Amino acid sequence: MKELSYNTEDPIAALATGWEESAIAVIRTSGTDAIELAAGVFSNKDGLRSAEGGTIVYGYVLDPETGARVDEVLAAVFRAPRSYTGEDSVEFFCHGGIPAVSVVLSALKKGGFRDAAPGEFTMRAFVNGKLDLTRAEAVHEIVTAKTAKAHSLALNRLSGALELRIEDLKRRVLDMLSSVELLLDYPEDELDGQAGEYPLDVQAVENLCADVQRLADSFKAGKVFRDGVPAALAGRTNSGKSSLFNLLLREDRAIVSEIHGTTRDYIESWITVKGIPLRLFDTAGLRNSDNPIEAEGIKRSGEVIADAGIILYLVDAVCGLNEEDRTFLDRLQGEERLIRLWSKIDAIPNEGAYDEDQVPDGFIPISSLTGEGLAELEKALAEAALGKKGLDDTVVIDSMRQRDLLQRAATALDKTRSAAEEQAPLDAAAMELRDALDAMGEITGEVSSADILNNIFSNFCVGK
Ligand SMILES: Nc1nc2c(ncn2[C@@H]2O[C@H](COP(=O)(O)OP(=O)(O)OP(=O)(O)O)[C@@H](O)[C@H]2O)c(=O)[nH]1
Ligand SMILES: [Mg+2]
Repeated sequence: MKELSYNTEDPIAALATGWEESAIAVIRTSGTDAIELAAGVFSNKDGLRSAEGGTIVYGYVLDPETGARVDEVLAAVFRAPRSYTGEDSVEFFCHGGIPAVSVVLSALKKGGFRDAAPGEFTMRAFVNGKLDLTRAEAVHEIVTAKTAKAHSLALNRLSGALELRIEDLKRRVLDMLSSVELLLDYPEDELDGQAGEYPLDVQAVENLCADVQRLADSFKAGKVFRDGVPAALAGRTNSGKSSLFNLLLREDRAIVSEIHGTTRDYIESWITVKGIPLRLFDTAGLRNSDNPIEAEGIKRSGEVIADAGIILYLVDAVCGLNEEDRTFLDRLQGEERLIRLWSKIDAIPNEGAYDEDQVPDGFIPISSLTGEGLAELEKALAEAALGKKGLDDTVVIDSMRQRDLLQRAATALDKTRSAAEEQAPLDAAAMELRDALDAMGEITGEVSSADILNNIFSNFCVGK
């Protein structure tokens, strides 16, 4: 593969919208001479050269070799530093569709631009101080968000919520480090009044460590909203799995019948419950089968169930629990991923209403026919995905890089706490505090290297 170039001197161009048929496509350019180079392939050259930042000029993109009109476009002009990248930039709104986009891009390349590498626009914005790394990463997270909730959490980070949170934590570390360093620089006997006092308060260090740890742990919630959770319906044949699958999908997708063993192969679909993306699996009913095809389906379903983050186990209320159910449930006893469902409660002959006492402990009564119990089930699904506390903060992280750095900071702070508890020599505490500070500096990009940046931005799409 060609080595990606992130040389920030080059003028770059890339399609920012999708490679597909569309009404309009946006092609972005950026670089020190972006406006002059764009004028070189534009019909209204003087119009473009003299355009104020933030204005639009109408014209044609021309092939710089033949002078032929390539597409009719609008060109938006941005002047440094008031642009996305912080450099001069022209964005072309051209006709959509792959042929139109290809010819405009090719004219721009002949005119002196090179193809932008993935994330290169955002990387320049970072290098030019338009965004810190948490916001730069949020740009990617917004584009790849799977649900409205994931999108709103990423938007929160883009507006700087995470940056502010990290800055606040960093300031607290810095305050502690300063008080330690003061004593290191000026031994106690030179400082009146402070002699004998250890400069770190154990409780304050512990609180700070807990706050950093909580932010590190929010990665789990971030991941739930980003990647979703696999949730498998399980149970004996005919327990109502496919009916519930269809109800949760709000779509008549899986075949439902009163014949035992209707579902042979597992099927899956994405659903969203309380903003959480769930990959829902309908599986083959569990029973001993002589039919080799059904047996294979049951085996595969078993693997899906074993790997699922959430297991919805259905027991037909009309038939009640049997030995097979008990064996299965006993094996998952105490696991948070298990949700037990007492299905088909509408079918219990009791003058149209079921007797709550008949529902065994820990089971949620539901009916796929009437929809009864659906709200309870959705609540349980959200709880199983996010834990009982749910999402208790609007700032969550969504990047493994950030999680690892926060974990490093939390570990360093925990060591600082031990040092403070033991009133250990101050250099040890100072070293840990400095490490915590460095780790946090890396999160926002205050401390960074070309490798770190390439790593982050190469995950972006081209044009971002
Ligand atoms: N009254 C009533 N009938 C239901 C309900 N849910 C499912 N059934 C019926 O129960 C039978 C079995 O339903 P399915 O959804 O196919 O059950 P399954 O667990 O997918 O069965 P297999 O695929 O064979 O493992 C069908 O005749 C459904 O119409 C319910 O909530 N109420
Ligand atoms: Mg089925």
